[in-house]
Amino acid sequence: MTQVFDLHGKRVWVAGHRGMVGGAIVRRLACEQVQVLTATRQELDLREAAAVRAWLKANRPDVVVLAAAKVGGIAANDSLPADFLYDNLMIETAVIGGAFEAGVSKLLFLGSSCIYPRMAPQPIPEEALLTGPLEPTNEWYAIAKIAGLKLCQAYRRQHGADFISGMPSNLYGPGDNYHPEHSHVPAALIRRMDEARRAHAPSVTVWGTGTPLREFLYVDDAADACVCLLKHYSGEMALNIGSGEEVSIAVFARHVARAVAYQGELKFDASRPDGAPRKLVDVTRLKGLGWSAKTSLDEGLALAYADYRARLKAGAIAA
Ligand code: GFB
Repeated sequence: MTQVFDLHGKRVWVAGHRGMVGGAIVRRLACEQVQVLTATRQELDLREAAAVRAWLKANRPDVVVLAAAKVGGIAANDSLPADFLYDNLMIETAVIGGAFEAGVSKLLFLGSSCIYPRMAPQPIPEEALLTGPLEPTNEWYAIAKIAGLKLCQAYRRQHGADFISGMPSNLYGPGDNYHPEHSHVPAALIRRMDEARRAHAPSVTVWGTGTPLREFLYVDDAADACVCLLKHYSGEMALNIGSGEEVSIAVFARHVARAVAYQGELKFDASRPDGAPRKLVDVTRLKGLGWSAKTSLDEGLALAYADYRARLKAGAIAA
């Protein structure tokens, strides 16, 4: 595959390295000849444009990967619309605008498959962007992510900056947030089923009807796709990142139960929202660059569960 950008010897700032995605990107970059730069939340508030500009001036990265975002599952998105819109817009304008001013030679912005219309054709091609109404439970986050990818496109168009975007499907894996109400479904079910197994509880509640279809991608596969995009992609279009496989929430919950060895009953609570009925992204373009997902759902869930157990043991999972 033709390389369009040489990472060798570059200083790469991973913004959001403490998050699940940023952490996986740092792990993946350890296999490249690069110098990884990071800044903790205490050192740098990414919503503060002046502070970000000063940090960029002092640290001079060649490459920026913007993996920092206010993120959460369906309930967090639905109940904290101001945080999801405001924080994400502020982070994007500070980091993307700051990177341009600092003369960064390559930037990768990460979004989410929720940028596409709720009723987009499936699998969702990149061209479906802005062709219809968004899923209401996460439209605030989606609008912010669309603004971020448009900002990258705008710097490309107006100034020729090599700023690109990738839109991953639902991610899971080590370093996930296990908050009982605000997490995404993989972390929520791992925690709930592990607690139920240890308490010998006869049943576990799964939100919604169990019928929505989701495309889950193991986070280290997503990180590998990010490195592939940095090296092999330069274009305006935000490219999809996905496993290419979808599963209903009911079937997914059974995979989690197997990983956790929970044998009780699964009860579906239809009073909780289902969200988008389906969101499988079309990964033809990314596959054309030579990338494909490697981790099966059962392998990925086993690794995610091992991470949960280790963090629980270390006292790193909040109540
Ligand atoms: O992971 P999740 O919150 O993300 O929910 P979305 C996926 C599906 O799992 C929904 C169901 O149909 C939920 O109703 N579900 C079942 C649960 N049990 C649970 C549970 O205990 N917790 C959670 N959270 N869900 C997100 C967006 O939507 O997708 C984000 O809100 C982001 O912004 C992400 O874009 C990729 O796929 O519904």
